[in-house]
Amino acid sequence: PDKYTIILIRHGESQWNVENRFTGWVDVPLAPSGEAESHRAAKAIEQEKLGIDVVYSSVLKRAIKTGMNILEDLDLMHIPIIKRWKLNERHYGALQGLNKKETVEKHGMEQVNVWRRSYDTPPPAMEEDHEFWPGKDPRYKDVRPAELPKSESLKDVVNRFMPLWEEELVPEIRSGKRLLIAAHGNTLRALVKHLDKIPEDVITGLNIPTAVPLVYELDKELNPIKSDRSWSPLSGYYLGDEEEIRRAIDGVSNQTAASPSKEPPAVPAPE
Ligand code: DG2
Repeated sequence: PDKYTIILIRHGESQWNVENRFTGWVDVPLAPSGEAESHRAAKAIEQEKLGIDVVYSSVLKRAIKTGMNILEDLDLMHIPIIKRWKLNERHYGALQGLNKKETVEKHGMEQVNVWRRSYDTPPPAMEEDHEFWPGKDPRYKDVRPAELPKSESLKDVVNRFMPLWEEELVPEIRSGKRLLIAAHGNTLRALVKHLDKIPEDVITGLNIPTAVPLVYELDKELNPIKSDRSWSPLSGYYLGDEEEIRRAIDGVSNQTAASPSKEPPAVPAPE
């Protein structure tokens, strides 16, 4: 073929997305809202008549389940879901488990934004006695200890993910397989940075919403073809209502912003 189509999707809202906690490698399930989002995503993919031959996901259940729900809804459960730890979310180090707004109250907005979105400053590292240290988790038993992160910047994610992309995903795409890549906010930022050659100082401002299919068409050289359906800086196009998706994108960047709506009501509710 002289054109390839791939679908990228961040998992639906996880329990910790709802609770606004840094998640990283912690294996948190989808929230009910995230389950619902994944079914909406499946409907959108079906309406576009986009085929899927293989799913790639991380080894984290929020991404795997998103892929499974989509395959089930499309009646494609026979299709393999290939799980790779290199598609995991960026490791959030010692921040994993902490509430994002409380972390802002403690360390300030500027510092937290550096940890969340700077290209190459990783969050504070996790100690090996931390309850979420991946070295204790059997699913990572074949990963070389030196490769197991204690914290990662987006640059670290690029460095661990791009070899998998080149060595495994690119050959699959070139062989004509239509991929669905079910992953995470920051692994997908790494991927679109690569595809669209987004500079380091621009990727810091880019956020990916949960469970909105992002369709990329690639030419023979696997360069993205700018879609005339794209209203975002990306060449690929989101399936869904533009205003709704814009709000979801703003919601991701505002996870650390002050929220007046969370203030206690001025008048106490009657018993
Ligand atoms: C979020 C991303 O990852 O958080 O690790 O908390 O995509 O798995 O929900 P995901 C996390 P931010 O970098 O947007 O704060």
